[in-house]
Amino acid sequence: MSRSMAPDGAAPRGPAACEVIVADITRLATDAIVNAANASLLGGGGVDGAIHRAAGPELVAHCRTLGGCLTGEARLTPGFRLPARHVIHTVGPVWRGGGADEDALLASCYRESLRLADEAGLASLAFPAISTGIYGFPPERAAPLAVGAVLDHLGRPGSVTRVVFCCFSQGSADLHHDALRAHGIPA
Ligand code: AR6
Repeated sequence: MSRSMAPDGAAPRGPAACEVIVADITRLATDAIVNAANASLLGGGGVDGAIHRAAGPELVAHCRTLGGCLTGEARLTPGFRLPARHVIHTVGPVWRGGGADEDALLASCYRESLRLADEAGLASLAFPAISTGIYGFPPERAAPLAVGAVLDHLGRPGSVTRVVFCCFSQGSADLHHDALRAHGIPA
């Protein structure tokens, strides 16, 4: 789904800026892709491993200079050999049963990633379903939080005008579609 906007990018953003796809995020040529990283920022399994493999060794060399990242925060790097020009690395919460501030920390990952993208003047951004793999966050709980945080952010002015929820399974995509529909957005 796409949306129309003023050519100068100054149009207020809105829900129509969101889309849901099933894809390998490393193949996307959005201005930035978001990485579901760990606190070291030095790579790992899942989408993190795939992004580091596709970006090449320059990415981990660059990440070594950053000194890590706290849960709920985000860091911007170049995309190196990726089709995306940038990577925004964010550290999602490990699921501990729901009583360890996991919801707020997950929402913060989306918010902080969007904030960095706006700060860098980027227009398009793709998210994986942060924390819902190795970190064990229930996907049916994560999708509405992700969609809510993104829609909330898009309600304010900024450079990002296109957000892609890049799901790795149809089940995950269905959850994001449902969450968008719950906000009255046909998806
Ligand atoms: N493209 C899009 N989504 C993907 C891809 C891909 N290529 N590969 C996996 N996913 P996970 P987490 C989906 O485990 O739960 C790493 O070791 C996956 O199906 O990658 O935040 C880090 O270093 C799931 O829906 O991230 C951390 O230690 C989603 O991406 C830890 O895993 C997130 O799954 C972070 O765990």
